[in-house]
Amino acid sequence: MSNAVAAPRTPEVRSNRSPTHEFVKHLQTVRKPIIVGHVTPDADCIGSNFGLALAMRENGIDATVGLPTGCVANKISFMLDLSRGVPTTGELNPSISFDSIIVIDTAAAKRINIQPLPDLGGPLVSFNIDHHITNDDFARHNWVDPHASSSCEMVSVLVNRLGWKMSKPVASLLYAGLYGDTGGFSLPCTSAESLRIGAELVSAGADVAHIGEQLCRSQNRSDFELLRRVYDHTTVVADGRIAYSHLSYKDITDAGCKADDIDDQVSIPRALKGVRLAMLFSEGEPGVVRINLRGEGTVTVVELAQRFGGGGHAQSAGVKMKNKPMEQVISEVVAAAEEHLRNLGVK
Ligand SMILES: [Mn+2]
Repeated sequence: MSNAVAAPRTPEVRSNRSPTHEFVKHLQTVRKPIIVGHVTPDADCIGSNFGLALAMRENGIDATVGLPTGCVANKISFMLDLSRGVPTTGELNPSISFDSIIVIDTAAAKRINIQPLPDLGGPLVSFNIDHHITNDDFARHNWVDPHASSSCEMVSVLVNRLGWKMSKPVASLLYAGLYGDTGGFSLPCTSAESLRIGAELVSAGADVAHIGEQLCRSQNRSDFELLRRVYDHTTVVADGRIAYSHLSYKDITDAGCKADDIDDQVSIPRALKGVRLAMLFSEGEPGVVRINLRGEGTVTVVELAQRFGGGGHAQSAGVKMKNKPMEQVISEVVAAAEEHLRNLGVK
């Protein structure tokens, strides 16, 4: 989300606050796209996918969102109601002929949330719109802006660039994702541009109160039970600089939750005063440990995630580790995190 780490490519390519003329020109030829995001979609993923799809449909383009059924967390399922009228498909069925695939908010092609995974080198014209610093430009046409707070911020720029009117439901979808990825306009990734775009979306009719209530004040019982466990299991090490918690498969199912409900619960250990690096270890499916990492202040975590095969943003990253017991993953990653803070000179 923030940009404290140097991007691994040239500044010209990596400071694309607005899509290139070339990118827009190719996008304008699209008539029947499928729009897809990443596995375990968050508010930014759902908002950007459905926001662009709805804006396209309002402008005569037959857009479909690729989204497996049942994968949207309870907390953000209200966003699906905002996007009524956008058709969805659970799999990339070859009998439906799309002319293009637009991948949004997805750091790597292997993280695309549709089966079978599309062949981005095949006949479908592919587009990649994303703000993850580790995005490797996997599509034919790429617009990657790691300085954008969110993919919803980028889609807002795109809708304006295409000269389309921002409708009320599109504004609400994009605002929800912008709100989500900026942590309610409070994380370091929040720029003046994010706030300006937020204001534009509100002017266009984004429903601030409804979205705020849904995202912040509508916890259902099972999510609440899950948080109780996150609080309970929080451990603090490295003189209070590192805090982490864990959720076993049993914790998650006993609370009445599923893997897709693990979203931003890492904000609990992160909220402790003095914590510079927070982690949540969760076993949403047996044998797979997912780690959410967050950095505070100047602490970046993406290098730490990459060391274990993950990626993401400079200060918000993730990893999945298979076939290792939770205790072993925790001890390895916590040791690496302590070393990481020492290397960064964080006292
Ligand atoms: Mn995002």
